[in-house]
Amino acid sequence: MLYRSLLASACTLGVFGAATYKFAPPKIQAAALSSVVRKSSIVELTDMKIELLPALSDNYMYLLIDKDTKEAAIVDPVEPVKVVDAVKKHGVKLKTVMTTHHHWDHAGGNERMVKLVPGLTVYGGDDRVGALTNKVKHDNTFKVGSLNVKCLFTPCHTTGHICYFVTKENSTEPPAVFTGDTLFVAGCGKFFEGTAEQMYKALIETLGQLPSETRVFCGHEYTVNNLKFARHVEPDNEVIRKKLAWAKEKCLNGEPTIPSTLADEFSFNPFMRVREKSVQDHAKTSDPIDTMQSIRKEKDNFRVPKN
Ligand SMILES: N[C@@H](CCC(=O)N[C@@H](CS)C(=O)NCC(=O)O)C(=O)O
Ligand SMILES: [Zn+2]
Repeated sequence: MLYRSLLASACTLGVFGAATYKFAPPKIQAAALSSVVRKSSIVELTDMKIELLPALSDNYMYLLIDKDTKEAAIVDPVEPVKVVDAVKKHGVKLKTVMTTHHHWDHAGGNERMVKLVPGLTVYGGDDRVGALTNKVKHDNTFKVGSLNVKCLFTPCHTTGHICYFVTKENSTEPPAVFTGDTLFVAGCGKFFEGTAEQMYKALIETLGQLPSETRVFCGHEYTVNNLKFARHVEPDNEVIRKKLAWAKEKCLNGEPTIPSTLADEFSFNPFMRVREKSVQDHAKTSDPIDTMQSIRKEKDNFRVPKN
């Protein structure tokens, strides 16, 4: 599974080409592709700082820092040693783990994380999440220093998936949302444990109601492949073509295409655009939930073109 996904990783192969690593053992491929090619980056705001930490072949862990108190939280720490290094580098106090869902590439580092940093509070919405201390439900809130975190229940990819919406009181800056494998830049998670109706609710009614300037931090770097599918669904959408050219360039430089904003997603993400006539016409239906079902099925079988 890991080997397969390494070879399929959209962003990384652009740099060296599949041939360079195709014959290396999977572990060497993993090291080469995850640590050499993909750069970490920091989104620095007045109230909060978010370091994007690439993990595995195309996952992201996010270190969320409250600048007021220097308290920090980590989202989906699948590679805990990298997290400890980042925490030391920033000189912050890691107190919290925010788990989006139980899959190993997101929650698989939790047990080791709590051994490396004793006393962590581990949030998640599913009993299958390792080292869970606080099971959360929709609209539950907690603090990371002076930052407010609201849990948004978005079942479909898994039945216990949670997104985390982060705000700061009286701030003029846009909020952040950590969307795991529910919403990707230009895509969404596979419906492993849920229905099109649930994904519609998650994307349009739950995430879609947040402020449009909210920054979106998702679980994987899938943007290039997602936009190629988006272009297939809406060949006349110029926003998609421009975003794809931009994303390819970022990937060639080993840079993340994250964050986007919810307003952006409504302009190029076919799964956020299921109410648009162009997307419905492609799916040959005028019902948004049928459209969601149809394009998800199509993407599950989509052969991503080279360009
Ligand atoms: N298509 C993925 C394959 C891996 C996969 O199935 N990923 C899960 C999340 S761990 C998913 O929901 N992918 C959404 C999609 O392929 O559209 C890739 O680009 O590497
Ligand atoms: Zn995943």
